[in-house]
Amino acid sequence: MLYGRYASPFVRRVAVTLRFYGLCYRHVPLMPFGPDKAVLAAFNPVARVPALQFGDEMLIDSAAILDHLDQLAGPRALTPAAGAARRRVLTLLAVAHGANEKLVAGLYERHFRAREAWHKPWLDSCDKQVRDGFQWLDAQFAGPWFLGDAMTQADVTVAVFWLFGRAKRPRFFAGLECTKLEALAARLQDTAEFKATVPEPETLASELG
Ligand SMILES: N[C@@H](CCC(=O)N[C@@H](CS)C(=O)NCC(=O)O)C(=O)O
Repeated sequence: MLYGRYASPFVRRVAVTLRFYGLCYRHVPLMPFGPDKAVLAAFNPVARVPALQFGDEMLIDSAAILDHLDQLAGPRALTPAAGAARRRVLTLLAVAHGANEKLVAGLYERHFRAREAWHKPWLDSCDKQVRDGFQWLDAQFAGPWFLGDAMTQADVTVAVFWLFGRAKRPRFFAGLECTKLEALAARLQDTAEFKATVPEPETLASELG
């Protein structure tokens, strides 16, 4: 059972990976806000999504969940098992994850506070981390995939995060001019795995520029 809406990019990267591995799951589209928060808190002390339940176990945090799914997938795992390729993918993922967390932090600040109360230096600092992170990733991409000939979790996660950012802040993301990430995301968006996990209609302020 996968808890969390596909509108969360952290949930979506887990869902896409489950599908790439051919693993069936039941989707429970809980929101980490409003009345669902208490439901999440019953099994996740920090009441966040994603969470993956199997048997009587509950795994939280997308990286921990992907680590488990990779073990199930064995040689088909999207994260290389060892060596330089693994370190490279983990580095790409760390930058993507960091940039996406700062994007989400900026979205929360803009959504939950009245505009007059926005803390501009914090927003500017988040935006710089988002810009620098994605532009660094774009510069790393030689194609056809991040690591060359084989698709890895770096491609999946960056594409999910890029599509999320582009939908949330279209003008800001257009201004990043990350043409290689845009092409990668467009390519993956056409796969069955991405098409089956289209984000639900948004509840947070959606057009933030
Ligand atoms: N590092 C976590 C981040 C998860 C995360 O930020 N989830 C958001 C939804 S996009 C959430 O649950 N937000 C509510 C909250 O933080 O209270 C992961 O990779 O799973």
